[in-house]
Amino acid sequence: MKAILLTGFEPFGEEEINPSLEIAKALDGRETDKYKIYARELPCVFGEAVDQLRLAIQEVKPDLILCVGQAGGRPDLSIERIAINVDDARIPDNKGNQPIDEPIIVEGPVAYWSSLPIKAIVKHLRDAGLPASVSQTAGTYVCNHVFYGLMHEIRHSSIRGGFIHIPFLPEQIQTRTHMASLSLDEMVRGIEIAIQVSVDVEQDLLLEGGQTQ
Ligand code: PCA
Repeated sequence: MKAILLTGFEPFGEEEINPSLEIAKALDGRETDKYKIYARELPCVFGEAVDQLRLAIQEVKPDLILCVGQAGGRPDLSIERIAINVDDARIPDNKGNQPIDEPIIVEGPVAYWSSLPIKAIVKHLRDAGLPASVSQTAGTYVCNHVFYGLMHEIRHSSIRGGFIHIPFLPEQIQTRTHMASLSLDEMVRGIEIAIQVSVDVEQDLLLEGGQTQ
């Protein structure tokens, strides 16, 4: 039985809700014959979010870690390929920190790859009728910070880890209807599929997932 650590973030910016946290709550305790999900909430705060993640790793002792965050405006489930070693905050975090062009880990590598089977996840999500793509950047805010911190933390272990960005919920776009959204049910189903595929698929598929811009 594999232990899965699933994290979601508290709301940030002008939002009152964060779909990633709603998904984490919905999936907490979910169990199959292969795995059990342990969900945790992370603060949208540079530094503290990684500290909390580290504590959760010590507590849950997971085989696999999936961190999820909101990327308002993105139209699909974006499976992040890479975490980069920089904080560059467009808006302050929930404690007022706004690092600009600072390394996350001084002397750390420029980037870490996700160790989840990102192409297989995209394929299975699309096969299930959900919009999904590989994303080549998780941004430079708290999500990328946590993704980089996660991959740095588990770099010498057999734990697999990665990050998925998700769109807004329908209730978040009531006054900005030009923006994309997905229902909570669809996103919960998508994250469950991503976990299932990550547990089942050791070697990622060689499928096209690139972009020209
Ligand atoms: N999204 C932000 C941080 C927390 C969240 O859910 C981001 O994309 O960096």
